[in-house]
Parts: sequence; C-alpha cells; structure tokens
Amino acid sequence: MAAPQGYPLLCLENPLLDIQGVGDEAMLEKYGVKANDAILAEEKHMGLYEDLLQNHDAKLIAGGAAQNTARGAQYMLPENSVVYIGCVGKDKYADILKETCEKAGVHTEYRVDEVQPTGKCGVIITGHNRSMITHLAAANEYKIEHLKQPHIWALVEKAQVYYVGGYHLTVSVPAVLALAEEAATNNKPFVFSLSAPFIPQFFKDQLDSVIPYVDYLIGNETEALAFSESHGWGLTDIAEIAKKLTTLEKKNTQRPRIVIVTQGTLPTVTAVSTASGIETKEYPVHEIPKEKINDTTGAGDAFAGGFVAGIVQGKSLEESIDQGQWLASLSIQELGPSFPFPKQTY
Ligand code: 26A
Repeated sequence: MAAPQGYPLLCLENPLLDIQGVGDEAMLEKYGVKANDAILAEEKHMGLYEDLLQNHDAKLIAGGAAQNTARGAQYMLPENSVVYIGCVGKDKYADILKETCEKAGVHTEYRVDEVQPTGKCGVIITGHNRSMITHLAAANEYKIEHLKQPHIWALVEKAQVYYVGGYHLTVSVPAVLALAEEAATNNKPFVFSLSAPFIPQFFKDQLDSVIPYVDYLIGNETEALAFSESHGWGLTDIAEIAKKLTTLEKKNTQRPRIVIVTQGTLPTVTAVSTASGIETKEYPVHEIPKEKINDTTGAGDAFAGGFVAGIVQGKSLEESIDQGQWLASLSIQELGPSFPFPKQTY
C-alpha cells in the first residue's frame, strides 16, 4: 500500500539483478571487456550469465544503480521515505528485487513487462576491479505511460526530491524529462547521476536534453572526463570540468547548479555557481583500512544514497557529502551494493 502522504524521495531507473562472480584475465578476454567496464551487453555476452552461475560460484544480489541508491537513502531516512520506479519481468528475479527493497523499507512501483525477463547485470570481479555487463531486457521496457497513470503520477507530485540515474537515458528520456519538468516547475531538487563514461560518450544528446534541469549533478572522475571529452572541452582537470558543468544552461534559476565529483579515495570535488562566481571545494573521504574493504561495487550508488538523504533532510551541502561518504564506507565493507544489518547510525 502506498503511503497516503506520498514519499519525499522518488527514484527512477533500471531494476537489475546482479550476478556477481570472481573471474580472471582470461575471462575478461573471453568476453572482450576491460577490468572496470560498465557496458550494455551485446550478442557475444549472452553466455556470460550462465557461465558466471555455473563456473564462478556467482551470487545473486539486488542491483540496478539507482535502486541501490534508493535503498541507501532509505537506510538513513525515517520509514516510508523512498519510492523507486522501473520495469521488471514476471519472474523469480523480480521477486528477489521486490523483497530486497521491501526489507530495506523502499516502496516499489514497478511496471511489470509480460514478455521480457527481469534485467540482469553480470559482474566479473578481478581483485578490486569489477566489470559490469548489463542485459536490460525488461528494464528497457519502461514507458512514460506507466509514470503518467494517475496513482503513480500522484506519487510524483507528492515527492519533494527526485533522483534519476543517468543509466535511464538508454531507456526512456521522456520519463526522465517528465520528472525533471515537475521538479523545475515546482522548484523541487532534481538530482542526477552520470552513471558511467558510456553515458556522456554515447548518449550525449539525451544527456544534453536533461542537463538544463539538473540541480545536483553527481559523477566520478572518469565520468567527468568522459563528459569533457565528448563535449570537446579539452579540460582534464576535475575541478575545471566541475566548474564548467555549473555554467551550462539551467531551467530553474531559483537553484544554483551544484556539481559533485567523487574520486575513489581522493577528495570529493564540488562546484557551486553563486552570484559572486563559481566556488569549488574539496572534501576528504572516510577512509577505511584496506583489509576491511570487501567489494567496491555500488560505492558510488551508496555515496549518492547518503547524499540525497541529506538533501531530503534539508542538510547543508557539506553535511550531505559527509553522509554520502559515510554510507559509501559502510557499503564497501559488504558484498555487492548492500548495507550492514543491524543498521548503523550516522
Ligand atoms: C544501463 N546500465 C548499463 C545499467 C547498469 C546498472 N544499473 C542500471 N543500468 N549497469 C550496471 N548497473 C548497476 O550498477 C551497480 C553498481 O554501481 C549494477 O546493477 C550494480 O548494482
């Protein structure tokens, strides 16, 4: 049952089940992937999922970048704070995703596709690297008509903050823009993640259509560099790229654009456009001892979760970033994009 008062945070993207196993160089070579890729699956990758399950003792873990972020945000917020939207199939994998969200207290409003199976992400772990190969399947069938149904749109209207993963630009730009318009028209924060270098590289036009609506743009250093390169900026300094991103067209002029670039264990860089110019800052991460790192898959999603929870709570930029870094440090001590139970408090 949907909460009658709605959910303050609404997230949209691709619900995926992660099939995660340990591989080696030979396996990466077999599928023609790099150690740290995030790509869409092609025909040559279709055997990967069975291979992971049969030969690499793969684990099934709830994934989908923004779905991880939704669970992360709910981890830090009062009950009934988050609703997540995306498209799944009619199968066991969808049941796992729904259950994981329910356990985390995230309300789901999935579109259920009758034909395609639930999307999956094959994750090949080699050391501290992870290569992600995504077969979107049902996740690719998300339709704006689902979002515009009266009972779903009512949740959109009641939401106070929106979080959309850039990965959704490969699926439904109209759905992303509908949320973006709702946010801009009503001066509600629209938070957007660049997700992966292939988004600015290969979905540049789609991305450029959404950027004017973005209040908080989150990415990591490789995504920022990919943005600079695909836009021919010739910039390689992260702070310079972040600065320039704040100057791009903005629809809602009541909010400055804020750009946040994470860099693994290096400090997080922010840029904010103010009346007196563009201000950049650096925030050190919450470093944990190397031996406590279990798996960094989803570290960025966890950061976004803690961060957006701060925005929902009306916290300052500094506090919101600190919450993101705290949640990321918890997540990398777990297997996959997960959070410790019993709950730790910030
Ligand atoms: C469209 N693509 C490629 C994707 C994804 C994705 N989530 C949505 N769309 N490719 C990988 N992921 C998710 O990223 C998380 C780690 O950050 C994986 O499911 C994984 O949980």
